[in-house]
Amino acid sequence: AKAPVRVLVTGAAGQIGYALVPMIARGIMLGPDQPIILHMLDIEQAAEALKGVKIELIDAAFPLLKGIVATTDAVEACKSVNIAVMVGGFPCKEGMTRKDVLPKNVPIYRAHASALGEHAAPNCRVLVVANPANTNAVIFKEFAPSIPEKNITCLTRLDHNRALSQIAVRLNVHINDVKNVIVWGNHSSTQYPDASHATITTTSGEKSAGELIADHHWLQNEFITTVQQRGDVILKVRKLSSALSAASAACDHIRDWLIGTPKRTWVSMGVFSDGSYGIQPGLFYSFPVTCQNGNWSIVQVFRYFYSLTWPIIMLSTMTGLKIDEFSRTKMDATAIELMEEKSLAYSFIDQ
Ligand code: NAX
Repeated sequence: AKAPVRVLVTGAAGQIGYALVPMIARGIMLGPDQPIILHMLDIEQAAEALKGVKIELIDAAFPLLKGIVATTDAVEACKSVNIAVMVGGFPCKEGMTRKDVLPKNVPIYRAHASALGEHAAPNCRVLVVANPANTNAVIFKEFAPSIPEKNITCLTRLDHNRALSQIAVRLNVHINDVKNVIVWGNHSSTQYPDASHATITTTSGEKSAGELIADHHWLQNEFITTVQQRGDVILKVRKLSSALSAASAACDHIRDWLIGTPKRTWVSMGVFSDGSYGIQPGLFYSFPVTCQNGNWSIVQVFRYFYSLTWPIIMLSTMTGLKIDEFSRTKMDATAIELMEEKSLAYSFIDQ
């Protein structure tokens, strides 16, 4: 039998936590044969609710669940964890913007980063879910110098999944037949959901979304705004923000990262920019990535070309996907927002 993996969920007594921990304990995140020890952290005010979650986990009698640590002590929560899903944070209350939440989250992410940096298992993988997710990841990286940046990511998979679904609904095809959308940039309303490389499996082979959706106006307008504003729609009808879809996306994110993305398929993840696609290095920016052996890499494609001299030789080079003018503008706009958030975060760090 496999050794248990320790998975930490912060903010475990919250909405997403309540949807996420049973998914993890059921094997949805790491597979049906991977035993789990769940670590759950929340704050003192939520201690009773956290206790309730623990009792329910016990009552659910999950065969894979080998242990539960439920605590309000960050150091105890972080001890020897292999995976950390950071859902805890200061909630964005009515009338507050993402920018108002930032000063509240700087000390929280600072404390959690130090605790994980010192106490997590070697090679611990971190997924930041709490908003502003990309910028919380910047803060996290700053205060966990022992955790390599390749092990720190933030969640844009929910946006990615929403984009896949919008195309599937539009074409009346199954979600499994749609792949390779991209969510670029920030997990905010400036994100750029991009269908220009998306493909659909049909009975007559693989087709591009642009080929099947004749209405390009839809692809460049409603498709984008629907995905960008989906969170607000849920908030309006549910009176609560998305939780089950966020929890499911967090499982998808970790599973693909550790187990690998399917062949010829990429997913969107917020990762540390190395300057790919002209995005400022050091931002946590959502890119198309493929994962193998527990590591993500930003999608690069081989381009072949022939030299014009004789003898004709085929040469190849690694470059990014083709980016047109429309995409470039949108990718840069969301990068600018991330740069602003980052400098705002640093201004609170320096205080
Ligand atoms: P809730 O307010 O229901 O839960 C948050 C939990 O975090 C609470 O139980 C709270 O007590 C706990 N918490 C607060 N400070 C903490 C601390 N210092 N240490 C440990 N726990 C702490 O929010 P929920 O709906 O679960 O959402 C959680 C976060 O996910 C929010 O920041 C939200 O904005 C963000 N989201 C991110 C998404 C993404 O795709 N990246 C989508 C869904 C969601 O909106």
